[in-house]
Amino acid sequence: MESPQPPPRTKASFVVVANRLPVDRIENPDGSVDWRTSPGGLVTAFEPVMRRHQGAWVGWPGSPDDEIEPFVNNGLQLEPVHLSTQDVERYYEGFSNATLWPLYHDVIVPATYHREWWDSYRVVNRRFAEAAADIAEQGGVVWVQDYQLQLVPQMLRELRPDLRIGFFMHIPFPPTELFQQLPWRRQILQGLLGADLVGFQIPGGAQNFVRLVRQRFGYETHRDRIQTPDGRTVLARAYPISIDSAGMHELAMSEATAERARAIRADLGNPSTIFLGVDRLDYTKGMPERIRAFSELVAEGVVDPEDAVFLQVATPSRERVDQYRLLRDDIDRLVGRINGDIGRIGRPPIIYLHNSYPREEMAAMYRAADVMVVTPLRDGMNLVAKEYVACRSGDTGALVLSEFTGAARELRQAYLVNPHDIDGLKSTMAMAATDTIRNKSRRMRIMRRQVFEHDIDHWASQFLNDLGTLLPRLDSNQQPAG
Ligand code: GDG
Repeated sequence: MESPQPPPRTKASFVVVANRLPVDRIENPDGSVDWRTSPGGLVTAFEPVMRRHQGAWVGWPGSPDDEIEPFVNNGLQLEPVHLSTQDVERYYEGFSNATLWPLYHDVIVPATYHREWWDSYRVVNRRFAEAAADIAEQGGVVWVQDYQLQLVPQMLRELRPDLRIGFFMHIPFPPTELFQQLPWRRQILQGLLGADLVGFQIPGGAQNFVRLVRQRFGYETHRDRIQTPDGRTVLARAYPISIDSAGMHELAMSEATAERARAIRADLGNPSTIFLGVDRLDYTKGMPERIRAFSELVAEGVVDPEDAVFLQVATPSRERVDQYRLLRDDIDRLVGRINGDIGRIGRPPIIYLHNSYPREEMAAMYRAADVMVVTPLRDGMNLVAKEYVACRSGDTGALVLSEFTGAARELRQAYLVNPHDIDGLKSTMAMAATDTIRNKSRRMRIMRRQVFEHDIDHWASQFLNDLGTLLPRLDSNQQPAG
């Protein structure tokens, strides 16, 4: 007898392709497995679109060597892509996070090039492209996310020329001089050119991409449009990503959060100024620079350690990649040394937490903080800066923000700094702490308006509108087969 065939899966008219599925695997004590939606910005952004259309999400479930069948969680259709332990080492930790990540972030640490990592990147990108090709309905829309999947647009177009394909780069797209280092620069550019619309966080990223395509391939370009030899137009534009501003604000304003913020302040000894840093533990985030600046302010008597504290949350990240292990050791040493030098019993000036926290706790910290210190050496956008602004109300709070974040283009009223300039960082942090209420509240009001008017829905709908309307319809654009 023939074994029964699984029922054909419903095809999706809107498909998101991202390295990770938006769920975390939970193992129950009885050994059964549940999935919990991970509270990321992307799920918030795509959920309404996915529910309106027949939506599906293609991504890695997060643990190697698991073979998981497609499933529905919380109404979302999830299409797991399998990664072996070796794929995780080579495609994810290797090519994505030790080649592309440093190269795209100004080579703050050297980028490592290994041919077997590249081979794995290609193989895994093809697997994602095939999964998307499999589930997308005829003429559907596929939106590919981020630097781990830059080859997917082209691979998908070869498999499914009927689809409308968008790509969004969450991290900076580097200047041509840096990008040229990449041994596989042509392949990556060709990969991205498979999309109809390539989105970047800031206009500079889009310009870098268009310039590279012109230089490398000699394709005709006009502002944000690229003509490919197969007669297509590819658009490259900026779509600054944002947060669920109203949701964040509502959470921060709740009585429970207010109470928790008061408790945090009390636990810190009721100082008059709480400085706060919240980052994934990553060398791009400029943590040592800001900790050093704060400690010098204390050592020089500008900031009184009896009355000010620096709370730094560093969420564990990419712990199997060498550079991240080194950074963790450096920061442990730095914080230990400074607290040893200038702390006293019960009053370490720096509270350093290497942990991750629920959203509610983050909102309470944002609400408690008088000065939020965001000092990346390079950052595509930086959502923490926007979250802090969304959590404020009234006249208090100040945002110190690195010029080298995408967010600095929109949050012009922040206390902007060059994080490499420790003296400038010190004076700006001191100014943010002591500025008049009038100045602080004026700055915060303008930034709040910006964050509320440009939230994550705005981001997703701008991109999808452009993908749907700006480009000529596929059917009128396609060459007849033959
Ligand atoms: C990349 C780009 C771009 C952090 N710790 C905890 C926690 N978080 C949340 C923050 C924020 C998010 O993680 C971090 O986002 P960022 O934008 O700051 O930075 P990356 O992780 O580097 O993100 C970046 C972003 O993609 C989006 O395009 O802005 O430039 O590098 O939302 O709140 N959340 C919870 N607990 C934690 O301990 N719940």
